Amino acid sequence: MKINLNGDGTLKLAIQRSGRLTDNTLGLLRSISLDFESYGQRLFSRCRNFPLSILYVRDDDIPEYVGLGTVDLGIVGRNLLHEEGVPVVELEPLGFGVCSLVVAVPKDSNYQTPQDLASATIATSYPRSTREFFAGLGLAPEIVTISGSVEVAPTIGLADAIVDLTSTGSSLILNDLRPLVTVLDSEAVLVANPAALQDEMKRAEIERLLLRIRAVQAARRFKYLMMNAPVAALDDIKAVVPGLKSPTIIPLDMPGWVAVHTAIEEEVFWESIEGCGPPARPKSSSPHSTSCCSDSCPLVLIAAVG
Ligand code: PRT
Ligand code: ZN
Repeated sequence: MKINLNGDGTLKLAIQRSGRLTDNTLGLLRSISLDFESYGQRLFSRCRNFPLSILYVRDDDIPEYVGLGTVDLGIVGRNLLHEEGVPVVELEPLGFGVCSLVVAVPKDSNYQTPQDLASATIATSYPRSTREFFAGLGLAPEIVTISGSVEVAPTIGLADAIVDLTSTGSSLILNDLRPLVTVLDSEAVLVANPAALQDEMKRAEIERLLLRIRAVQAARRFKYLMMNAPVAALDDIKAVVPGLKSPTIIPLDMPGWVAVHTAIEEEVFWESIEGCGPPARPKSSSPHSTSCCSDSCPLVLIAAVG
C-alpha cells in the first residue's frame, strides 16, 4: 500500500488498524490529549491540536513503514521489529501488548533443552527470529514458515516444535504444548525513523509527544493520596505510609488538624493503606466523616485518585 502524506509538514505515526494493540494505542493517544476522529474505516486522520497524522495499517507493515521513512513514528510490538530487523530507534516501551516469543514443544515429549531440537522441524511465523535464536546456540533446525494456527503444527505432524507468541499461555495448554525457552520478551513500543530524529523540527515535535507519553506513563504508576490528620500524628503517618517523604501539608479549619497530600507509587499504595488498620468504616469524629481504618489510627483518608 502506498500512502502519500508527504509535504504537509506534520509528523506521521503508524498504528495498528484493528487488532490487539489498537484499543490501548488509541487510549494512549487520547490520554496525551490528542484530538482526532475515531478511526472507523479511515486510512488516516489528522490531529486537530497537534501536527500529527495517524495512519491505520496492519501491524506487519509498521516496521517497514518506519524503517523506510514512509512514516516518522510507529507503535508496534517489539516482536515484529525484531523479526523484520529494520533500522528503527526504539523510543519508549508502552507497557501493553505484553507477550513472549517462545519455543514450545508437545507437553509429553522428551525435549528438555533447545539443544534437543538440533535436528527437529520447527513451525513458526517468526522464521528470522527463530533462525537467529538457534544460530546463537550453534544450532540449525529445519524451519517451516506458516502464517497462522502455528500451535496446531505438532498435532497435525507438520513440525516437532513451534516458535510462537504467548501471553496467558492458554493457547499452548489447549494444544497440549509446553514452553521450553523464551526467545524474546515483547510489548508495544514507540519507534522512530532515524532520519526523522535528525530533522530538527520533527525531533522537537517528537520530543513533545514523548514528554507527554512519559508523563502519562509515570502518572499511571502513582496514586494521589489526600488525608486529614492531627498534626501530632504526622510522624506516625510517615511510618505507616512509606514514600511519604515530602508531602504537601495544608492547615485545616479544625485546630491541630492538617490535610496531607502526596503521590504514592501504586505498587506500595494499597499495602500502605491496608497495613494501617482494619477496612474502611465511618469515623464520626473526623472533620470530613470519612476514615480509612481503626479508631486508634490517626490517618483519615479523604481520597485516593488516579
Ligand atoms: O491484522 P493485523 O496484521 O494488524 O494483526 P495480527 O492479527 O497480525 O496481530 P494481533 O492483533 O493478533 O497482535 C498484534 C500484536 O499484539 C502482536 O504482534 C504482539 O506484539 C501482541 N500480542 C500480545 C500478541 C499476543 N499478546 C498474543 N497472545 N499477539 C498474538 N498473540 C496470540 C498468541 O500467539 C496465541 O495464538 O494470541 C493467542 C493467544 O495467546 P495466549 O497465550 O493468551 O493463549
Ligand atoms: Zn499482523
